[in-house]
Amino acid sequence: MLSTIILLFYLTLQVASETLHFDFNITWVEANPDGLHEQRTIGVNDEWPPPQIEGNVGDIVVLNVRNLLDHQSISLHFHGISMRRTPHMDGAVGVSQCPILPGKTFQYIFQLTNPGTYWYHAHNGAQSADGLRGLLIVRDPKSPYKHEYDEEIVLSVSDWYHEQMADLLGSDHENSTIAELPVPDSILLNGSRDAQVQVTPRTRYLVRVANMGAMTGQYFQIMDHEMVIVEVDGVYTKPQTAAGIYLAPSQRYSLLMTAKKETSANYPIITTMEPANGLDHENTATGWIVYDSSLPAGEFDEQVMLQRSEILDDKHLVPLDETPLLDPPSQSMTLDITMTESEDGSRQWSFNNTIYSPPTVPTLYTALATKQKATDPAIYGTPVNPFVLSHNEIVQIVINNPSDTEHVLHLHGHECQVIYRSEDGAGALDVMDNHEKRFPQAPMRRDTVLVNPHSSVGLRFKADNPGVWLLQSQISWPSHSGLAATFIEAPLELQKSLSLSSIPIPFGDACAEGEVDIIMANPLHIEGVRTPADSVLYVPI
Ligand SMILES: *[C@@H]1O[C@H](CO)[C@@H](O)[C@H](O)[C@H]1NC(C)=O
Ligand SMILES: *[C@@H]1O[C@H](CO)[C@@H](O)[C@H](O)[C@H]1NC(C)=O
Ligand SMILES: *[C@@H]1O[C@H](CO)[C@@H](O)[C@H](O)[C@H]1NC(C)=O
Ligand SMILES: [Cu+2]
Repeated sequence: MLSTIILLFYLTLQVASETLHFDFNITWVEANPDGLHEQRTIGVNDEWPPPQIEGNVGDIVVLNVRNLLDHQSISLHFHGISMRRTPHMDGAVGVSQCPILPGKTFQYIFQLTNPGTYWYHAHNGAQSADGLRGLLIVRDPKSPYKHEYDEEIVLSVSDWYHEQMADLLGSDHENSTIAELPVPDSILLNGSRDAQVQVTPRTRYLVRVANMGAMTGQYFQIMDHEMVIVEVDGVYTKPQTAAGIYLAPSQRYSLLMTAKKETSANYPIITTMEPANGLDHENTATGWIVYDSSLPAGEFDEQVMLQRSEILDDKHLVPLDETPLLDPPSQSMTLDITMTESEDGSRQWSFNNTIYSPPTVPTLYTALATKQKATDPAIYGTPVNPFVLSHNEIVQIVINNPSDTEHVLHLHGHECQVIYRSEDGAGALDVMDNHEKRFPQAPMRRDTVLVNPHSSVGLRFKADNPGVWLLQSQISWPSHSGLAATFIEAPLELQKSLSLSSIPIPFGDACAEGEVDIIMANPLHIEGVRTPADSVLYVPI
């Protein structure tokens, strides 16, 4: 409790802010969001969908989580929130915390440091697809666009499954090989299939959209309404007109949209998934911009639906602050997306042929516990794909994707400059070439990035956020959970601000030898690896 008070005090010193309190009981809830199938979902306080978290930039969130699921461990991750000074609140099991066991509670405390559109979700197996996810909106009283809109509309899009992930994937991931990626049963627009958004004529709206899906990208458009992109993943952009947008899983956009003068018709909001993911399913969700609720809902012509080729490539967006291209990196790593056979014979995506496997003891705890040794990547264990970063150095990641599939990658704790992304088929990026002059002068920044098949992406960021951050696939299936790497960022600076004895650890003994594996009846749990540093961790907390 003392550490909670100190942490609160420490955070409030930074800026004038409010403290927002939330109590989340994580519970099973019957829900039928698409009207096609009643099922058990994971909800909050006996309701589904889980509530929207919202606050102003600078506010501090105090969120008490109580795990009332009978036999699944949980955690919550706040996607896109930088977790500056609170890397132990990032919610990634095996990286920044131990899981919250059934019946137990954990308190998340963190600051909403950056304005924008975010979301939170379970970060333990694929529970997010079982419903444990919600929107997280950080408003900005000083938004550069505040005079451009009168009201806000917040919408999520997502794929949806009629089976619980534990059933769908089977025990021991028997169904986790790549060929069997489960095709979603339907698509949701704001948690339903008939979302009605009442608008007032002539009113100017900021429309926030987040893809909370587990697997599928979505094309989003509002019929006959021009949209202007002003934010991606929490980064203000220069205004960019768009007929529609494409959101890979976990990506977010804010759009300016002006309501029409007339009320003679209502207009569909359409979100539709990548056709390659299965056209024979319910692949589109339609909601309505309602000008006059007495009018019949109406029909729309599917021909008007946008194709990928008609949608602006997000690499052409320019951040409003025009932050210049970061200097050439002092550390550059090349991560090839590979397909590797795991010990159980299943095939999994991996980086450089190492399947990421979370340690039982979270990597952050190891970084905190190992004093000077924390700068040695070897102590974290090969299966976490460790990279140790020096404080404030410029880091470049080149991700080559030789596969036939597109991938969506997300770096925790940072927004990255996307300095390069080639078209489908362009092949690997050779970093030895002198590309510097070809990179944009003010690259688009975001925290979740699409990688085309047979091509590559280049990312750059400054290692100014001490902590342990995952670079991971944003596809929630076990076959993709191996596609991750761990950045141990400025561990010695980290040790100066946090210590293992001062941070809240969910039930210290849950991290103890063997216990996690037994309690984690969750079949998505991947057998943990032990790191050589373990022994120092079993100190009484
Ligand atoms: C959460 O559950 C606890 C224990 O069952 C109960 O006392 C509390 O009132 C619940 N809180 C909310 C917000 O539902
Ligand atoms: C969409 O759902 C969220 C969360 O349930 C809710 O807060 C928001 O108001 C909904 N948006 C609209 C336009 O109804
Ligand atoms: C695995 O997938 C097959 C084929 O879709 C299905 O018949 C089987 O029930 C699944 N196994 C489990 C445990 O869900
Ligand atoms: Cu995240």
